[in-house]
Amino acid sequence: MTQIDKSVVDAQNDKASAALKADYAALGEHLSRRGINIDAIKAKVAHYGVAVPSWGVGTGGTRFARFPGAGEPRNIFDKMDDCAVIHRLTGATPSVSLHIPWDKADPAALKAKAEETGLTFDAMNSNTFQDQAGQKHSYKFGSLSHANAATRQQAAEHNIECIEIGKAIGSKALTVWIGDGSNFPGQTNFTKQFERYLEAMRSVYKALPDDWRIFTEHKMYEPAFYSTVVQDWGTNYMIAEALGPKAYCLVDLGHHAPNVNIEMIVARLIQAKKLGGFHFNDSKYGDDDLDTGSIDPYRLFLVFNELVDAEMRGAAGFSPAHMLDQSHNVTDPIESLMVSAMEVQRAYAAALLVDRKALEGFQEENDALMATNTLKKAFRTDVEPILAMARLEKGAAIDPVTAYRASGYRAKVAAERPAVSGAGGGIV
Ligand SMILES: [Mn+2]
Repeated sequence: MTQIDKSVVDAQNDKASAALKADYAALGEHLSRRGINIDAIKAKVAHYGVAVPSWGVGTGGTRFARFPGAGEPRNIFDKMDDCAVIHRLTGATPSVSLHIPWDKADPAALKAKAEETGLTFDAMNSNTFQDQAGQKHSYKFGSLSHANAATRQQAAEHNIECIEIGKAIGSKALTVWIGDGSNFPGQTNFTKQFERYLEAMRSVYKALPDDWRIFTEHKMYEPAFYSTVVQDWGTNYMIAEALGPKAYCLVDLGHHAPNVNIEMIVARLIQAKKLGGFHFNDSKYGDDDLDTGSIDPYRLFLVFNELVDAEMRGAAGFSPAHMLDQSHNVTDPIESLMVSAMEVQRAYAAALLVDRKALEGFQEENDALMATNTLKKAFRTDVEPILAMARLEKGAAIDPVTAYRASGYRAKVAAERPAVSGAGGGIV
């Protein structure tokens, strides 16, 4: 395991700590004039964590090509080393989400690696959107909703296997995303296909331990381009209702049409007590899995505004899981994931600054301008000193990307991990 040397982090922090302390004090004074205690915000931010997907530390790609970087992780143990670096420097990503079968390994070895790296395991992710070597029935025409009962059963059994692996390593949730759908009008019967999906999911749900949750993830299109079985939050909500109290909806920000009001979907799912969690990323035209907050940080803030609103009023059954899910095609994945984890924290911190009492008053008075200005005032506040101070106090890095580059981690692992072929597509 190649760790980040403490002396590298300390040297970087020493250079930046005087300026940070001054900025933190100035922001604290500013916030106190607004009736906000900066230390209370910092404590909440320090407590906040977002999970990293194991597949995120590999270089992503498109169906056209994949251009691998140096020192790509070869297996789940390398991936966990990379995830540990992200958490070491940001203090914001304490858990990793595994994908089966990509990360299949001896559970005892996985637990030992978690112990060594100080990470825990977030939700398990199943994979019935590709065929694996030696697989009896192909998923070319679907998995849990396939017309053939044996294919559906194989897909359900795979999900149950993910639960079994998860039980052995301390996970408490299963996320199910399927690529099932169709490419031509008339190719499938929408109703029958969805009924078959629900029937298969009921058998998976039966295998779920009492203290587990199952998350279903909707996606508008791709890999199916005409219709998708779980295409939007309405269908997703129908699934969660049909399955039972352990079933929740997962919202991947990139899985919606452009301009869709995602924050409102979040509010609706909270109200229905069915918001299971998030996959954070950003997009411009479609689900291109750009880095979280890189395109529309205001939308991310508005999502967190709904989450903080629910948190503040103690909404019943509110306990969403947070994870990053994005594809890094042109950056070092470790750097992108660190920046993205901080963007999520930033949105949370800014949402905590919203003057909710004032906002409610403006809403009651139909003062649209002042209501929206109340949100903007929080969004425009630069909360970076709060985030950076939380990191410094945890022993993480004031500036994670600078510390990471100074550590030479990528060059070190590149020497240990042989280069991989860049041939073929590489959607992850
Ligand atoms: Mn996702």
